[in-house]
Amino acid sequence: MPTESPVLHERRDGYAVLTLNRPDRLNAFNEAQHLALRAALNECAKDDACRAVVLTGAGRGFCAGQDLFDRDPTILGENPDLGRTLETFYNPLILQLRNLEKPVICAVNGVAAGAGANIALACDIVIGAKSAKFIQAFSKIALIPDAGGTWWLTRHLGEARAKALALTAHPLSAEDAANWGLIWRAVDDEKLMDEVTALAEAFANGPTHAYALTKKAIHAASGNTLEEQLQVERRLQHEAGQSDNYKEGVAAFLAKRPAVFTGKKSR
Ligand code: LHQ
Repeated sequence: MPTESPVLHERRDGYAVLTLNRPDRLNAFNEAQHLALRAALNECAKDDACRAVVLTGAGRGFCAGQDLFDRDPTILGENPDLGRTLETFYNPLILQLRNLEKPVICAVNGVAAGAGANIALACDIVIGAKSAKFIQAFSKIALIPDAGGTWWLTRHLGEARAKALALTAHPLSAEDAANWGLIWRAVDDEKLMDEVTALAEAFANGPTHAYALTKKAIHAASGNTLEEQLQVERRLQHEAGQSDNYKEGVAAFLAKRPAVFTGKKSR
């Protein structure tokens, strides 16, 4: 059994890098990995000094979804209750990533399959190495896409592409995923961590609370009419406009100097 933690938590200046760390199984999730990632994300949420999070994978893959050895009906002697697994582990993880009040960048360093693909898509900004693939592998084992898969695919791509990816388990290249609008960018493999680091450093010096409000507004948009969304923007912009960061941003702009933002909620 590995003695190393299933999630490596590196605290850098202003941001954290969380690395899924079960490379022999392409970082597939067992319960220990779920619990370790949950604890790391909770710490990131509470720590004002952590102003952005990077999620990536150790070894040649990003994440192969559920560790199927742990949910194998033959080993277990009966079919496990997968709804319960989702309720206990995956659904809280997806909401934790989505609702974290700071930007979450996913560096997809290699294959992202099953729930692994959909955990990547739950992050705010997804950058894939060109060699990475996104595979809705579920139909190969007679399951349906979970961890938000049916939601992300349908919202980002529409029904035609969502159904084709889910029903065929077609491996979508990072470049196609970027061209289709499923992820932000695909970059050369050797440039992935440099690009992600530069972005995380920029976020680590940015207006953290404004980022949180931006996430909130964009998440609200898909369920709202334009009139409702304009009200959401009015309410959240009011809040952003009361902050010291806004005062600093305007002062810096007018003085033609770089702004110095804080990670605090200020006011
Ligand atoms: C694995 C896995 C894996 C264990 C590779 N488990 N060992 C949620 C709720 C509850 C239950 C059910 O599911 C869910 C959500 C889900 O995520 S269901 C979908 C689960 N994931 C999959 O079906 C993907 C399974 N993996 C694959 O199809 C392939 O491994 C991919 C396409 C990801 C990569 O293929 P290759 O590059 O050819 O690598 P490989 O297949 O040789 O895998 C490398 C090793 O990793 C290998 O072990 P070994 O000891 O032979 O070297 C695999 O057994 C192990 N591994 N995925 N999910």
